[in-house]
Amino acid sequence: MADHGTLEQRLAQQGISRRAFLKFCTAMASLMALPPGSAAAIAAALAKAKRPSVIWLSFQECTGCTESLTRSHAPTLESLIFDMISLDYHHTLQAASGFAAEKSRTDAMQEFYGKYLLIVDGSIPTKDGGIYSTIAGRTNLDLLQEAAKGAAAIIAIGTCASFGGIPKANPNPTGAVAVSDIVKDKPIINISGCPPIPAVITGVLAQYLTFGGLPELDHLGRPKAFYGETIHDRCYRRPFYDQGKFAKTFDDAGARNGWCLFELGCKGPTTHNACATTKWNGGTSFPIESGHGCLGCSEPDFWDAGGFYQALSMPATPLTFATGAAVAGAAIGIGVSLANRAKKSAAKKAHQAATLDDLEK
Ligand code: FSX
Repeated sequence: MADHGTLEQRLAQQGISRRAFLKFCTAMASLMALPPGSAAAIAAALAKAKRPSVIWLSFQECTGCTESLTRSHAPTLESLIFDMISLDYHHTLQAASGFAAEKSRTDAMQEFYGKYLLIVDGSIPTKDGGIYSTIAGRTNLDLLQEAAKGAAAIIAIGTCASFGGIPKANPNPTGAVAVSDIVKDKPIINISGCPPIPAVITGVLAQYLTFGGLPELDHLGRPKAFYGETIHDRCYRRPFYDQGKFAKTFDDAGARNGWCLFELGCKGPTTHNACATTKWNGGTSFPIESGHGCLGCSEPDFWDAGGFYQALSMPATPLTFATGAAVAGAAIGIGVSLANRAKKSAAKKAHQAATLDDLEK
């Protein structure tokens, strides 16, 4: 079983520089929208934090959640998070197999009873006694109920574990349900998304280790720091929405000019997640930036709601009927808004560099 020393000891063993660690803390503080001084507090708390035992169970899913985490192009963040926790059991990532693998799970559950963090990805089939997904001859339902008993808290990773996801989609042949439908007496954090954003997974773990206990959650059990706003709130195409400029097909002049994808079915206005700010592939892009509307994958029942290429029934053209003067004013406003965003981005980078230098003093 992996050692459970402090994070500081572990990082030193791994040869990870203090600067890389501080950069991680600064990024976490920024991602969680915490005040500038928080990076130092996070660094101090994380350095002293004991690496908790984590048992990760994968149930009815496509393994996209684990793929998302492991294929991230932000190795400093993700490798740090793997050094921050002691991953004692994970179906996909563990070296052990067969009886040895099951023994590491039961050993960790006994040794760290009441203290380990249980991470679950995938939904839980309940029909016909849960026989549609079994591991080592035991149903997912049975394994979840057993592991939940000794867990300090549970993190449901992905839309399947959070809300049932695609396995629960109509006609739901296996009777798939979410973790929160089974476990009622433990704190549960939902990190939805199909798959979820790697930086959000690492961010929530860092937040849990730093501050202990649960972060502030929304009415669906998701951390507000990452799910408090819609994709639409922070979308870089938002100025075109506000101006009433919409692409009508995926290859028209509007699409080529980066206009809003609302009329092509984008679900950004009703989807809560951090894709527009953290982005994917190491901050490279996100679906809307690649020219495709948001599918709404971090919301419950997104698959059954369907209509991926149908516009939402909500007001979409606030300025369509505006006067020429108003449109001109809006265009100036958009120009100012874009200029301000560029300034804010430059200021944020300068601020992060300054914070890092301050922390190293
Ligand atoms: Fe579900 Fe995750 Fe989608 Fe796949 O584990 S949230 S189907 S990306 O893999 O659970």
